Amino acid sequence: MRRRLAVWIAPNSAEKLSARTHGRPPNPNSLYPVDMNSESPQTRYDTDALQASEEIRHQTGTKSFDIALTLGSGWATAAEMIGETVSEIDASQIPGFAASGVPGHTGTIKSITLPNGKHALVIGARTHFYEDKGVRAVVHSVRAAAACGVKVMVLTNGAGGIKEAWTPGTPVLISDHINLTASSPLEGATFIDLTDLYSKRLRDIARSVEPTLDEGVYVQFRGPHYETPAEVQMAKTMGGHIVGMSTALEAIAAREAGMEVLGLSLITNLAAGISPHPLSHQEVIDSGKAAEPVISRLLADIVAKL
Ligand code: 8IG
Repeated sequence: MRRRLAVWIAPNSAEKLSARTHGRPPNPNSLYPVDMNSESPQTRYDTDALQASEEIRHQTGTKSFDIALTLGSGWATAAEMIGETVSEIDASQIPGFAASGVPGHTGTIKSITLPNGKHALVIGARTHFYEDKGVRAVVHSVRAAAACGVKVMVLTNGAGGIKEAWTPGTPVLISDHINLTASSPLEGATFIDLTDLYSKRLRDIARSVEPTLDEGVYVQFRGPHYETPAEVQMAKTMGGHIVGMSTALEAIAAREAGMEVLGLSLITNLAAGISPHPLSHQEVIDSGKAAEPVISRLLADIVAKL
């Protein structure tokens, strides 16, 4: 297996893998001595990601990708405007990917060439934490993207808004997150710095495209139920502005893999208790649809500058 991987993996992934576990003697001064010859959890999930990336590259006919986008609720068609679709594959044909269980998610993976010649991997299949497939499954697509050579990971989602000024259909940048899942995609003693997790550089690029883009702190709840009004007030008190059920765990895995992260939420509804009306999945779908032309143009213009 290892020998085969060496042939396929992009140089940056190979370096990361080797820096993490292979080819180095154990550090005798480490507080956490690791046996470099044993299969660490990281080695196992990197291997899964590499297998997926081999298959993605083979099936899409694209040798390497520069940027990846995960499309959340409301963002499905936005990707169509970013460039020319080279190929489209069924995500369920890729090891570790599952068909999407959520209406509004496409279940496909696309290879798109941008006008500037860069290659984008567009992931229309997301495993949510609430599906109970384990956190490895949740971040598998992000790790597979990293193994495809991706340096910039764009994570999009549909979410509830805590700021009243954000009417349904408003896109906002994610500036930071609060992870309320009580979980982490990192395994073992993997201490990763999350300062500037949602890259200031990339947010500035996004704002250079659309100066009115607001930003906020994303709070990831487990779901799949929406919050109670009291939970939304808790999130607000904690410093949160956006409530959702994805993205934070994926962003952590992206950072671990060495990628820069841009997070974009489409506010499809006001969070529970902020609006006097109860929430409905239909409202989410409808406002996503209504916002489509605007956020498609926005996403395409941002991606062109990344
Ligand atoms: I779309 O109001 C969407 N996803 N947790 N709360 C949470 N997730 C969401 C919401 C929301 N809207």
